[in-house]
Amino acid sequence: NFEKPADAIEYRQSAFGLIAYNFGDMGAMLKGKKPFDASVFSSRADNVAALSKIPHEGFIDGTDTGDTEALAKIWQDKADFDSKMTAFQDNAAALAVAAKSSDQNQIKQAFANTGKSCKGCHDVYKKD
Ligand code: ASC
Repeated sequence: NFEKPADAIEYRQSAFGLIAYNFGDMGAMLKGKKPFDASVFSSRADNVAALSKIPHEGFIDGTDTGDTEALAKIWQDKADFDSKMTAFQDNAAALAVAAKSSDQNQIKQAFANTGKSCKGCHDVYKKD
C-alpha cells in the first residue's frame, strides 16, 4: 500500500508518462514523422500493454487533490472509470497483438482504438 496519497499520485503519473512516450513514438511512426520500424513499434506496443495495467492501482481514495489532474468525478463514477480503464487495457493488449502482424490497416485501427480509450477517459476524468 502507498504510504501517503502523494505516493499513489506519483505512481500513476509515472506510468502515464511512460505510456505517453511509448504511444507518442508509435504515433510518430504511423504518421510518417519517422520511419516505421516494425520491431521498435512492437516493443513499444508491448510496453504500453504492460504499462496500461499500472495506473489503476494509484487511483485510491483521497487522491483527487494535490499535484494531480485527476478530477473528483473519478471517485463519484468509479464503476464507469474502472470500466474505461479496463477497455484501455484491452485495447492496448489488442494493439500489441496487431503490432506483431504485418497488416498496416489492422495496426492503424488498433492504434486508433487505443488512442480513443486515452481520450475518452481524459475528456471526462482529467483536468484540461
Ligand atoms: C497521446 C497522449 C494522449 C493520447 C490522446 C489520444 O499520445 O499523450 O493523451 O495520445 O491524445 O487521443
